[in-house]
Amino acid sequence: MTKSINTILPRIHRPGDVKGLTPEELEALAGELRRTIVRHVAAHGGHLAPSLGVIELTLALFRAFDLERDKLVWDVGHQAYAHKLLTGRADLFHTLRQKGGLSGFPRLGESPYDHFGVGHSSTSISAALGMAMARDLKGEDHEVVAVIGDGSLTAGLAFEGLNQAGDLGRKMVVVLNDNEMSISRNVGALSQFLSRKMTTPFLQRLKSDVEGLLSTIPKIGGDLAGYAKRYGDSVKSFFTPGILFEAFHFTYVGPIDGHDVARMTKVFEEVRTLDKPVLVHVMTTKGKGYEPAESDPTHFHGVGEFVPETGLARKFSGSGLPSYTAIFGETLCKLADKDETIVAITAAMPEGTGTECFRQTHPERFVDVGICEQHAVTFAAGLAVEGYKPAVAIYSTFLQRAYDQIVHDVCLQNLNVNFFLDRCGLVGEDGATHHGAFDLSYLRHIPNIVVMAPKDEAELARMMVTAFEHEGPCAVRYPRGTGVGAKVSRNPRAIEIGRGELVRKGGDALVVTLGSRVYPSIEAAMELQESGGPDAAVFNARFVKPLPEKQLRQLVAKYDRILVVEENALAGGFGSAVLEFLNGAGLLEGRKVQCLGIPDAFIEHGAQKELRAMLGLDKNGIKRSLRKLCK
Ligand SMILES: Cc1ncc(C[n+]2csc(CCOP(=O)(O)OP(=O)(O)O)c2C)c(N)n1
Repeated sequence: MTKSINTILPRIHRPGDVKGLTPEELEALAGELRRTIVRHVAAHGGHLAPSLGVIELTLALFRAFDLERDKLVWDVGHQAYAHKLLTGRADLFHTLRQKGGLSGFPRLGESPYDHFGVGHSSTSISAALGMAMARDLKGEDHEVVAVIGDGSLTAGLAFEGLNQAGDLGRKMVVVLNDNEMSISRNVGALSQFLSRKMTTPFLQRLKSDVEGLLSTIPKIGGDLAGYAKRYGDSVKSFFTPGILFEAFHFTYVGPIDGHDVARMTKVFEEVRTLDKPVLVHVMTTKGKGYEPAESDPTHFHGVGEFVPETGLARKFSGSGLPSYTAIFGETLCKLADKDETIVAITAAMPEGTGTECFRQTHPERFVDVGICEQHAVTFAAGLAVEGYKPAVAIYSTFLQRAYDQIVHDVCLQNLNVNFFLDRCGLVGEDGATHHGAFDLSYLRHIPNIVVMAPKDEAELARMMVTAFEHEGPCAVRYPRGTGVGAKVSRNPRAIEIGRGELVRKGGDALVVTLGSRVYPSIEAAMELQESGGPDAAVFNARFVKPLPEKQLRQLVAKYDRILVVEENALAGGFGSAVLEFLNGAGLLEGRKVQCLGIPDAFIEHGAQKELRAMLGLDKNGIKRSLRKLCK
């Protein structure tokens, strides 16, 4: 990575500024964008390989369309760093993903050129179609363009959009950014279909073979050959992925080189004149132009700080402890060694969920379903009906997609499906679209399910055993990052369902908490007492459902000040569960109960630590709340 000063990027203030550049300037601009993105991500972390792969595509879109009028919708939005740099945000780019700075994803309100907020995948076609219909209703005539990756195209939602778009026939362009990768290599029959190698020489040979064959037929052969020549493009599309999209009534163009700005610009200029749905299939290389990312696009999909010259991770400055994700993956493999009915399911995130090791150790019982969370859950229900114990490992935020499948297919039938929800609570720099703020709320009101949250690594392993031993659906939720270094037993024991533990004694107040907030609560109580403040007991409830009601009843009787602490939305979360119980049991009378949690707002991006401090959910915040409560 050579350091160089940008000369063209500072001249680009709005998308239209890209239009007047010469081919040489365009090439230089692509280089400047790459260097700027690599430098920033190396220093602060972020989504690197997806953004590097679409630099030329972004330039071509900006040249062919008029983004002062036309609407551009990026799918997921993790690839939109060049878009941000070219739409008047270069001066703020150094604040990307930091508290108070630019979001890591397109976002309504951040810029007039961000036409739809994203973070979760496969929404672009539906959103763009809605915009196209609104345009037509209003009598406007701008273009609407959706850019979707081949990974994101595997989701049902994308196909629901395609299906309706083809039927409505409204003018819109879908750009399929095909790099044959999701975060890992893309999976599924669609991916195999898209990646058939239909090279131009092959297609030309095929066409001339067909023409040659037809012309040998006496009398009508010449006419047929002419017909075949005229309809050569249709013949070609029959053998390329076009056939799939044409079945959805899209005009298919491609596949074309997604790093050739001139060719793509020409194609986009042509398709914008068509008055119907068009799909342009571009082939890109994930991580393009930065060797470490090109050779390991999975690692560089979303990455922490690294040395730009080498791509190597910066010297580790963290705790050195394994993450919850790693503990989960390791424990799952060990449990599956002994129990042949355990099946691991991931929705396109084997690395992120820690299930990659399961793929290695138990390949026949490992399934990556692609970005299809809804399918993952119902598929798991099918396995469970047949006596298997599926472990569905999905981030809290992405499992939101599968709410009805959890209710209708799993819990209503009381099936043995175990959900392992990673990234629960505040996740940090990915921000509002990615915080796992709602899972306790969206799970705990569903009949039959057991919902638990471990205070540390050892308890995570025990809860996993509990889940697999329990007949019926279970969910275990744990946070992003590392635990406290608690040693995981070689033979973790199950925990009695609905049983919590008193982890600190104290006479002045009671803190009721669970999961990631147990240790900060203990530390807060200790420091408060040491500084002469009130002496609080801390109860680790472990279970949100069923609540440890018997223990709570006995404990609460001894206190008139109670603080409930959770890292979930206050609305409908753990605090709500405790309040409902206390109210129902007639235990609220004469007691002051306060709930600490995530307020009724979407929480911005920023470091996990900063966000917890901002919401008063860290040790100091809990101390402050306790002091106030005990005044
Ligand atoms: C609903 C949902 N599930 C999972 C994710 C996590 N995720 C982010 S990007 C990505 C892969 C997307 O692949 P593709 O659309 O091909 O884009 P690429 O990264 O290859 O450019 C995944 C699984 C997500 N953002 N949304």
